[in-house]
Amino acid sequence: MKIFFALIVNISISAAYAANSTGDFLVKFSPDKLASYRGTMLNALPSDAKVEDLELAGWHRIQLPKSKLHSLSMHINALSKMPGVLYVQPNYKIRLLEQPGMAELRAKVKDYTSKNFEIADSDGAISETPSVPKIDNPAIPPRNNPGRGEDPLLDQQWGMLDIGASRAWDKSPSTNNVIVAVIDTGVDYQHEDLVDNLWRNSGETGTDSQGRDKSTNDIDDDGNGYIDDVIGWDFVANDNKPYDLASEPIELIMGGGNPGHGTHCAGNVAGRGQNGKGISGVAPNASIMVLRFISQKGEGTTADAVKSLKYAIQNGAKITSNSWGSEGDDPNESNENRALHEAIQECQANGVLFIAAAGNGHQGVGYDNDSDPKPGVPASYNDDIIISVAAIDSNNQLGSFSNWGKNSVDIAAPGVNVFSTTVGSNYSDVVLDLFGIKVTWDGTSMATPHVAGAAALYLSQNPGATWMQVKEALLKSATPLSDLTGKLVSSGKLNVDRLVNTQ
Ligand SMILES: [Ca+2]
Ligand SMILES: [Ca+2]
Ligand SMILES: [Ca+2]
Ligand SMILES: [Ca+2]
Repeated sequence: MKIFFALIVNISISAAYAANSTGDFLVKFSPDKLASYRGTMLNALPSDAKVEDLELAGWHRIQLPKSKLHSLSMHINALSKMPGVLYVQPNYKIRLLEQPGMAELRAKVKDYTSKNFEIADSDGAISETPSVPKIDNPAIPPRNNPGRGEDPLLDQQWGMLDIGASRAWDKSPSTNNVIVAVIDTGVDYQHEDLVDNLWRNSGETGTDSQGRDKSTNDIDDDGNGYIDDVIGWDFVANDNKPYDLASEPIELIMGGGNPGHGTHCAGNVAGRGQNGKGISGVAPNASIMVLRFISQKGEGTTADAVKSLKYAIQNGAKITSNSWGSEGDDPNESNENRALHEAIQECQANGVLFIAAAGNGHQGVGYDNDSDPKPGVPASYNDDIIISVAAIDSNNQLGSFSNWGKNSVDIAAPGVNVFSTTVGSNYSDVVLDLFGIKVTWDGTSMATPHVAGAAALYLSQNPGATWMQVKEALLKSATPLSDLTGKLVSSGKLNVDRLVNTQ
């Protein structure tokens, strides 16, 4: 880390603040100077500023109260000049990758509602909307003694069949020892096909010294900083129930969100296999750690992404599945999101794989989705721990929306018309079917969980493998496709049959 760089960057940062002053920013201290300068920093800020240590290489989140926004640039400048401060940046927003077709649907709904008072008044306008529970934070059920039997909807998962999952499971059924953190909008943790594969924090289960259930005793029994975090954490609402979707899907879509995104992703990582219900994930018995940092508006903050990654590292996840990022529409993007990048470097230092969606285009008129010249962040950061994933359809063609990159995107996986778990113990490949526009579950967001599940399957079979060996095995076993030649590092699509049967 070069100290002089902070000064150069801060000049352009000031412009970013001028455009969008929220008073929410991140400061990095030199870790070895943190103890001696933290007090000085606090003195330089208004007493009612909120300061939170992100416990990542000296990074702190600072939130100024609204009443002090007029003096924001003064505080930024003062902090920048302090000897212990290496870097100051906005607490950049991070977005869910936009679903192809969603913008068109929004426009149509907007047009309709401008002419009608309520969507519900329309005759036949809504042909299919998923039913969802209207309460947030329902109770977290215990594991449910899964039954046995074929998964009746497996034949609807074209992607699972395409990657050779059945042949892989014959050789190597996954174990629950491998934990995959699904870092997203949360998960319907009551879903019948997910509940038995949720990670259970052993430090927050069982009974405490007074005979109370540790998962509900309002005590941080394992001292990890989170109270009753039995399946993960909700960094948006700051509670122990990272529940996905508790409002009308249409409302959520109009607010920028995506109904049940995290639940859909979790199913293809580790929907419970051979339990006589629903579908199967690529790793049919792996453990899903649920980390929610993206709100119902489809966005989260860098600070909460950092905290999610730290949580995954500190609580035993070996793989993180990340279907989010920047789409190049943020004017601040030319300034690197250094805090996020350092959190990913922390993943690498701890051997925790970062599987990332390559992105769904939207990078500008005439742009051909090549991530090499115009990187999608964080998937294209140059860290080996990242596996960047493109989307293919059932005809071995790259999804028309999918980013690719000979040097920056690693592998393709099923990402068009993807069938999986949805909120309310449902299953679908359709997000919404409204006004004649059918939005299906398409996207590099949907491709990514397949690769995260494959990494878990491989680690079950090879528990001693390093992250680099897992990555090499994934890329080496990919099936080369003519449509992907010269477009991806591996030039191929995920093949879990070969992954577990030829190692
Ligand atoms: Ca805890
Ligand atoms: Ca507890
Ligand atoms: Ca919650
Ligand atoms: Ca199942």
